[in-house]
Amino acid sequence: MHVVHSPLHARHAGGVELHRGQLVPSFESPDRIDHILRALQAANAPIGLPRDYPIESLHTVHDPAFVAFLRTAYARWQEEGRSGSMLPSGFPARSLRRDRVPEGVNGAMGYYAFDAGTPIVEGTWEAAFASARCALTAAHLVAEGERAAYALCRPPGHHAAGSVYGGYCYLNNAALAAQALRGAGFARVAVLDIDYHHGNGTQDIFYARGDVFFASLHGTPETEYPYFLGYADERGEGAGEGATLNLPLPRGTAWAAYAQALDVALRAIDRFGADALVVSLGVDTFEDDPISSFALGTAHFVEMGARIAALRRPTVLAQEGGYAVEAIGANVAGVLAAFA
Ligand code: OKP
Ligand code: ZN
Repeated sequence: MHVVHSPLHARHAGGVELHRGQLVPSFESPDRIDHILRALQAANAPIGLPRDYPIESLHTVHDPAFVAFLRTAYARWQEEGRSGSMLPSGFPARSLRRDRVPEGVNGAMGYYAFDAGTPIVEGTWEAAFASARCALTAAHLVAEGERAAYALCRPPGHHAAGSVYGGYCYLNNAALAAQALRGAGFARVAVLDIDYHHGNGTQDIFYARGDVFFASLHGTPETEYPYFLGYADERGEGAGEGATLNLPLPRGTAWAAYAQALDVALRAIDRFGADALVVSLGVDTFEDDPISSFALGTAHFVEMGARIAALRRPTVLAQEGGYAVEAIGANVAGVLAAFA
């Protein structure tokens, strides 16, 4: 199976986040990719660079003004004499205005972000755009007839909505891939999000659409990030009524309960009649993940991949989370094994 990877991911480095009362290096680190690459090289997967795409290809799911903000944010920050990680300190929460973007970069940052844990550093834009190109390339490989393709995306994407970034995500790679598959002629596309965290951005982008089904298994937002989306009663709206399926699970969920929920999601995707599938592949459901609380072992990722592959749909897999770096390579390779 084709692997699409860009070394430009490493431009997004050195960011910090607030964690349990301390500013710490971001858990979403460049060495995650080194570990995944090593495991895929050992499995003899063909690894290629992404194709070139114009910035406008991002506007299929993202607001152009939002894309322009991401592209220029760090230069604006530097013009104000600052360095280090750009993190917002004020948000348009309830009681505040959301109908205008403040002129200054600090206000604009709070307007477009939904958390203070998603740093923009000097190379963030370059890495995020390259990550999006990996997803678009994988989608086009599948549209050209590959049974499956894996986009080694970093930074991840599923928390980013049309004009909002957060959760280590800037551009929504999985949504871009799903939309590219639609554009290539697949009439009905399903997104299966198996990252530990709810893919709020992907859900939001497709919420009112009946042509893209979104199914997600995740730690319940009652206690887990991103807290404010991903409940079972969110089922889509308008033409998208019934085309969103959330399966929130409690902390500590182990394979037996997880596998049952996975089968519910897979049956729903089958019933939807998907012509193609995008998998938001987070492996932070692993038992030793430092920021997540499910209890899956490395062998379970092999079984997970086998069940997803059994859907027999042309499939794009886009990397999302996974922060136990020592195990991330084996866990990702485990899911991909059934597609090889
Ligand atoms: C991104 B993905 C940790 C706070 C939580 C957000 C987690 C984003 C997960 N200090 N930060 O879905 O794996
Ligand atoms: Zn996650």
